[in-house]
Amino acid sequence: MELNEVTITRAIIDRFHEKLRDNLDVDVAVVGGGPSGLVAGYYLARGGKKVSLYERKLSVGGGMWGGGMMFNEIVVQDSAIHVLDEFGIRYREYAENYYTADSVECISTMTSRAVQSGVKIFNCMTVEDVMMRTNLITGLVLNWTAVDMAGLHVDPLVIRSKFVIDATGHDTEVVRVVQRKVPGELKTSTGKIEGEKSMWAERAESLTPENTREVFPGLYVAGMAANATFGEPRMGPIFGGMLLSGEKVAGELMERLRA
Ligand code: 48F
Repeated sequence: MELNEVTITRAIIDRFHEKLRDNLDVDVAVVGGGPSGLVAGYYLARGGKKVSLYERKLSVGGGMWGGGMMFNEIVVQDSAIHVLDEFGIRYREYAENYYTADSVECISTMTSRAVQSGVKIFNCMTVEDVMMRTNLITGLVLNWTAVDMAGLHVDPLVIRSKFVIDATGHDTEVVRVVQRKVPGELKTSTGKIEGEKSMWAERAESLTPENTREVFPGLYVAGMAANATFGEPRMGPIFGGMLLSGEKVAGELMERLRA
């Protein structure tokens, strides 16, 4: 049978709209497809929760593809090796408590496992705002990244979620919007974003999971966004904290969603 271009077009439009329509009301909306967001999404979806993930760029992966300074290897320490095992990602011991993995294998495997577990990834979409009710974040305001890049005056669309995870990395974009536009204070010591500090790998890695928590009712922070929100240092291309952060936020939200 001769291939019909209009059928190809219709298939894409129908299938994409089906995916979009089925995810207008979700349990958890993850903002950012870096390692922390992908790991969080994977564990939640594997636990049976409805999860959508929004990524501004064409490809997910955030800061992981490039390893350190484009040397595409990453380092993971003992405490997070079980997450690599869970995903089936290969690694090699380099020294005691230092393991290396291929960053391309890491991110491609995490992405594949997350999607196959049920996470719906929407790439090329930018989260520009949140939906709010009194003292509560209830969803996300979305637009195409291309609209943003072109500076077009086009109104966004909205999805509702029981919880939002800000996994936007160094920029803490969702928390920043909440600080600017939502009445009330963040659950930090000053009520504001504390701001990321300079490099200190040991401190940053040990505090990333601790900083992974609810920062405003309905809004959690994970990954580098957690450290930036709570005023802790960066850690460079060691990724155990990112993996543990994704695992932790998923565990906490599984509990909250059970309640
Ligand atoms: O930066 P990113 O990889 O975040 P992460 O999971 O991991 C941090 C590490 O990569 C590294 C580090 C660890 O050693 O410090 O930096 O905390 O991924 C964040 C993703 O969020 C997307 C962005 O394009 C990136 O892929 N993103 C950021 N803002 C938005 C967004 C937004 N407003 N809407 C949609 N996606």
